[in-house]
Amino acid sequence: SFQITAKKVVTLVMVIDKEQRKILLGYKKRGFGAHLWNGFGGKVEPGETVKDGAIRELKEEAGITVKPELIQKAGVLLFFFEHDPVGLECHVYKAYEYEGQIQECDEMRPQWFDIADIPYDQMWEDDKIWLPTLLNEQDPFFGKMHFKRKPVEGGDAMATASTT
Ligand code: 6OG
Repeated sequence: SFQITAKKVVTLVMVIDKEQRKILLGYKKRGFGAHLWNGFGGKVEPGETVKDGAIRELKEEAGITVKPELIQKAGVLLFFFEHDPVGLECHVYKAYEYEGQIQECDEMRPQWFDIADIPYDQMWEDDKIWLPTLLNEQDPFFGKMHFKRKPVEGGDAMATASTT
């Protein structure tokens, strides 16, 4: 039941305050992954680079800007969902510096969390697998996550992930 025929390229940016040992997460108010905390990102648009897409989505969802040379590639994750032929190719970035004021938008509510206190139980199942690697500044990671089912908006947003 995992037959993949197409993929969508998406981005995910984790903003980290090294000194305060904090991470900026956004509470997704609606749409895909609603009611979960996540980094900021979305679909890469035709004609833009993946990195430009990541910077644009961070600006749209959190109100802040990161210079292209200060946003670093951390890893790539492939997400597959049972009974969904469209897989997601998710490019994960990290940034330690930003410009502007953090701002809530209609889709996301940003909030700082202590790195020791990341709300993994209110995040996508895969995050606890790769986020520690990103935070420990280890080598770039690659993951392939298979989800048993898709979350339902407004309902039970959790799914089970397994790596291969
Ligand atoms: P929009 O559809 O809102 O972009 N995303 C995921 N993030 C994590 N950590 N785990 C997943 O497991 C995810 N699936 C999608 C990528 C979707 C946003 O949600 C992220 C994008 O930032 C399934 O445009």
